[in-house]
This record gives sequence, structure tokens and C-alpha cells, in this order.
Amino acid sequence: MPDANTALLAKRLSRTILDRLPPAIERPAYDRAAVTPGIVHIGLGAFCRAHLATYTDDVLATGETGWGIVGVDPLSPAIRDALKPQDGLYTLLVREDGRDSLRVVGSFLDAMATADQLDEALALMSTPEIRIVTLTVTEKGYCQDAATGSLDEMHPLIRADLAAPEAPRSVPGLLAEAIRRRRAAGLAPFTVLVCDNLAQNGIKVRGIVIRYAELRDPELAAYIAEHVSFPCTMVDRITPATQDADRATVDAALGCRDAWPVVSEPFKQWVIEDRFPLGRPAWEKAGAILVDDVHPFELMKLRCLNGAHSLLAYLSVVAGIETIADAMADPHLPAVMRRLWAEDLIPTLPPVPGTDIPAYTAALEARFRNPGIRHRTIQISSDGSQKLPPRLLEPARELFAAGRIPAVIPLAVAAWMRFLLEVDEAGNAYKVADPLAGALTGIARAHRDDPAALADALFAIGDVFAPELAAEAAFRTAVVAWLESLMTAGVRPTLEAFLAA
Ligand code: CS2
Repeated sequence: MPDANTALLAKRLSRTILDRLPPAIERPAYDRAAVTPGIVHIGLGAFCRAHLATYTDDVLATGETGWGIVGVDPLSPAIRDALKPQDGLYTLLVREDGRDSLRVVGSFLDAMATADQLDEALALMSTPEIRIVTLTVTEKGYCQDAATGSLDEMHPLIRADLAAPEAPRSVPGLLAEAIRRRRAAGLAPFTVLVCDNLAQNGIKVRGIVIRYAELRDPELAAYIAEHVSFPCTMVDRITPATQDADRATVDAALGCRDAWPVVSEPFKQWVIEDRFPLGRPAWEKAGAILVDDVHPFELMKLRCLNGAHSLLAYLSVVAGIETIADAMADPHLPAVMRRLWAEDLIPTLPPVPGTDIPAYTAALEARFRNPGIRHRTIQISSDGSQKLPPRLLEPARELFAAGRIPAVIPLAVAAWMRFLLEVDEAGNAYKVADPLAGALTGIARAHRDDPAALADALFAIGDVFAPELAAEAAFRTAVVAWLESLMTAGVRPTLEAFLAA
């Protein structure tokens, strides 16, 4: 006879097992059966499940029952397939200093994948109960030209959607079609709440969706421009991709199997512009900050947190440093990061209400050091062509416009260029994950022995480098010098030379 614990481990996390979980596991403090969907969330990755789902879970626990979430994966059915047999439940493992706390999150009522449930998802988005569509589809999910933030009209998914707009595969196509269907049904449009790391994310995505709609039907575009609200947001919680070791930790603590738990740091922050014509959950009760203007918060976070992440990620991958916590233990990287903040990024920021920016960056450093979070530098290195413009290239452009020369950003850009060679300094190969990977790695291979030619060929990619920045002679000279040093001397001597200068 298997003992009770073995029998439980053979079981899957689900609503019927919630009451039997060990007492230390936090779980929904409300009757999930009484909750109805009010939000469709597009993109089921780890981040949204550590972030907006927990804010919403807390609001549901205050007795607001109309704001359950239905998740829609626009890419693969894998997370839907993990969550569906679990009644949408999953565990969030919050880690700090070896202290784990676990929480089963209940705000996802159901999960769908557009791969085989597109009509079901569109039908749900066209019901009166759904008043908000939230999104975490990563920067590249919006089919944007990263340098300008406008719609990439030649994107294959956009071309395909314009040819068959009622069966969309792109995110702009999905939003436009859902808004069209609601309008045809006589319903007011939902609010579109973008929760990705784009500068002025609501404004950008509004522009992208309107441009897509213009190409589809100018009348629909005019309707969206006039009636649909796209508040901007700043979202923050460090949430690395789930590893098998995390699944094992969670299963052992739960005593049952969770097919896709999520791991995060304790810190979380959400700043939201309060423009929701059809209402919203009282997210402020869960600690969200509702403001009139998100822009200062968003610039601070995108530049200081994400910009530092990108600097550390490219140097670390090339140097063979596996995680951000390991990078923080490096003799040189933290000092370079502090100079990035002090010399290049903080000078570009406007005042941020209620925030002392040096204290914010000091807190960031402590978050990066969290030994419980194994945030892999190769994960952060992905999609550099989309991430570098808002994090580092836009601040560089602003510094030049103000008559200043960035000190550290050229080193970060050179590290990205060196990273595109797909081999670290110990000779280990890795893959560049990026929507432009083919073009970028092709250029890197063609110029692997010529840093100046490599830099020039990359500067010519207009989707990444704004022409004004590519034309700055001082920028080009600095990037080429650092790239040459990285390619010939290596990361360590380059950092030493940088810090000595
Ligand atoms: C990271 C972000 O992968 C990345 O590019 O910089 O995912 C970062 O961890 C989050 O934005 C933190 O809120």
C-alpha cells in the first residue's frame, strides 16, 4: 500500500486538492466558484503569473468577485496544457536568502491557446463581462520596429493577418479583431493594458494597433483611436524561467504535482495610469500605484533595472558567468553597473514622484544579489534587438542631444555585438535567441575578425539603431574601441581597462 504522502504526490494540483495542502502553503482566501471572469490575459509566461495574477488574487480575496482572469496563450499550447488540468491553479515560489514561501494563486480561472482555440478566445473577448485585456507577450510580441516603436508592416504575421484578418495570429491582429467583434455586437471596447517592458507601452501599442487597423479598415482604426483606452504601465518583478529543480522543490512542499510553478523574488511593483472606462479591479488594495503619468516610473525601471540587466547579461554570457547573482559576485561587474547608472542613466531621468533614485538603484543591487534567484544571463540576453533600444540606445541618444557623451553604454553595445558571435571565451557555443537572429549572427560571422566592420554592419540595421545615434561619430568610435578590446583582449582585461580609465 502506498502511504498517504505517496498517494498525494501521484495527484495533480487542482481545486479538489486545495484543502489538503500543508498549512504553510498560502492559497486563495476566497471561494473561486463565486468568481467570474472580467479580464482576458494574453501571454501565459512566468512573469504575469508572478505579477498581475498575484495582485488580482489579492483583490479577489477582498471580495470583488467579477475580476477573474482567463489566460490566452498566443504562441504555444504548452502552459494551457499544464494549467487546464489544474483548474488554472499554480504555485508561486518566492525566494530570498534560502527562505522559500509558497502560494497557490487562484486568479486564473481558465487557460486557452489560440493555436486551437482562436474562436473561443475571440468569442470570450467579445462578451460584456470582459472589461480589460491585459498583455505580457514580450517586446517582440507586438510586431514593432524596435527603433521607432511603430508597426513593422512587413512582419510576416502582420502580412498574414492582413490577408485573413478574421483569423489573426499576431497580437495587433487579435486585438483589432476582438475590438471589431465587440463593436459589431454593440458592446463598448475593453481597456487594453500592456504590461511589457516597452517605453510608453500603452501609447506604443495603441499606435501599433491603430496602424494595423488602418491597413485593414480605416473606419475601424478611427473607432479604436476614438474609443479604446490603452493606459501605460510600469511592471516589475524578477521572475526567471522555471527550472526542473524548482518544480521538484514545489512538488515536495505541496505533496502533489504542479506541472508549471513559477519562481520569483519577493519584490514587486506595478504603476498604472488610471484610465479604465469600463472599470477595473481595486489593484491599489494589493499595492499597485495608480497615477496620471507613468512615464517617469517607467523610464527609471526600464533604464536602471532592465538596462543594467542587459549590460550584465552580454558581458556575462561572453565571460561564462551563468546568473545575475554570480555577476554580482564578480570583482568588476558591479562597479561597471554602478557607473552605468550614475554616469549614463540617472542623468537622463526626470524626477520620479516619491522616489529617491540612488536609493532605488541601491535596492536594485540588493535584488540582483538575491542568491535564491538563479536568473540566467542567457535568458536575459534574448531579443537584444528589441531590448537595447528602450533600455540603452534611447538614453544614449538623449545624452548626445544634451551635448554629453555616454561613458558606459558603448561598452554594453559592444558586449552585445561580441555576444552575437555565439561562442564564449572558453569556446562554449550558445544560441542567440532574437527575432533578427539570422541576420545578426550572419553579420557577426562575416566580420568575426574585423570589429570596425562588424560594428558598422550592425549600426546599419535601422530597426535597432536610430539613424541619429548611428551617425554620432563619438558613439561609433567608442563602440568600435570596446568591441576590439572584447574581441582581442577579452572581457576581464576590458573591464579592468574600463575601470582604470
Ligand atoms: C529582464 C526582465 O529578461 C529581461 O530582459 O531584464 O525580464 C526583468 O527581469 C524584469 O523586467 C523585471 O521586472
